[in-house]
This record gives sequence, structure tokens and C-alpha cells, in this order.
Amino acid sequence: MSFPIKPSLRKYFIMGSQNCDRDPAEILEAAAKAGITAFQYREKGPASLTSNAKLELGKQLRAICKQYQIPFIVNDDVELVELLDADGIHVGQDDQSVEELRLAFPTKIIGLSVSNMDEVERSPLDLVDYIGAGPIFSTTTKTDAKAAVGLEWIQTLRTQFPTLPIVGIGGINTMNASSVLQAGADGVSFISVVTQAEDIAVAIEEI
Ligand code: 3NM
Repeated sequence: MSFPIKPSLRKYFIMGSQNCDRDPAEILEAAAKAGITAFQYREKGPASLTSNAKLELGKQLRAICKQYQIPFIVNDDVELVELLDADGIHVGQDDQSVEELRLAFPTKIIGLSVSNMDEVERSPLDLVDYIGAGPIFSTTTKTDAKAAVGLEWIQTLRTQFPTLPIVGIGGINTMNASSVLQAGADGVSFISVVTQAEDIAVAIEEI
């Protein structure tokens, strides 16, 4: 299935088991029912799963995305993209190069994180489907996150690249999500506002 990229970025939920204090499949199912527009399986950092356990959880989450017709994007794991027939892959600046990924996956969604102009200038933006810009606000979810770059970063990118699909990330919650869109992003991506929500449906509705 192919997905139009900008609408898919609108409410882009990211999660791995390390972000969850209950069954990740239940959390994803609730989020899918509530109207997320894309999902990224990001099994990364302290206490994350590896090898077979990572694959098995991936199969469950992939199936939920198929059921709800939501793009399933894998964070930085080419083998898992292939094994799960993911719709796309998201990488950071220090991960596998976008040039290699585009050769391996001519038709899949490729997303790339960019935090500053140096990174933008070094990146083959013509080969990516979207960029993740952040961290917009400060976050404790990603232990090695850089300092918050603020809404100005979205404004700068939007001015320089009027048509590039952009999703904001980092510290986005129900109170500040609309400011990210107003600054020029096509959508918002988020982890803890959903994984730690008392009521996932309400959180997604408010976003
Ligand atoms: N990447 P929360 S910030 C996975 O800046 C991730 O590239 C970031 O989690 C970046 O929505 C981040 O809980 C964590 O702040 C986002």
C-alpha cells in the first residue's frame, strides 16, 4: 500500500517497548483507533528489545498498522524493514546513509532527522520523503537528545524549503502541538504524550 506523505505526518506516533509500562500492542491499538496517521517502531536505548524479541513485537505492531491502514515505519533497522515489509524507514544523521537506503528501497518512505543547518546542507534531501525536525521542545524521552531548537527551526526550514514534508519532534504535547503546525510543519510526532496518557483517545484527539 502506498500512502500520501503529508497527511501521514499529521499525527505521527513513535514508540518502542522501552517507552511503555504496559503492553505496547494495546497502546498502539488504542492510538490507531483514536486516529494516528503513521506509526514508527523505535526500539532503541536503555531497556529496549533486541534480536528475536524485537522482531516478534514488530510483527504484532506491524499487523495492527495493516489492520488500521496506517503506514508502519521502522527506526534505523534495514533488516527489520525487510522482515516486516515495513512501509518505510526513519534514520538519524549517524545511521545508514540515505543514498544507500534509497538504492535498497526505491519505493519505501524514507525519513531523516535534521537538527541544524549543517546537517541539512550535508543531507541529500532530494532522496528523502520527509524530514523530522527537532527536538523542538525539551524532552526526557530520548536520553541523548540535543538541546531544544524551538519553533524557529521549523520556520527556518519551511522558509527555505516551501514544499518539503516536515514533521516536528521532541516534547510535543496536547498544549503545544498546534504551535508546531502554525510554525509550518505538516505534522507532529510524539512518544510520551501518548505512552504516558491516562486516556490515549483523549490525548490524540487533543493533539
Ligand atoms: N527524537 P517525546 S526527540 C525520538 O530530536 C526522538 O530527533 C528526537 O519523545 C529528535 O515526544 C525524540 O516523548 C523523543 O518528547 C521524542
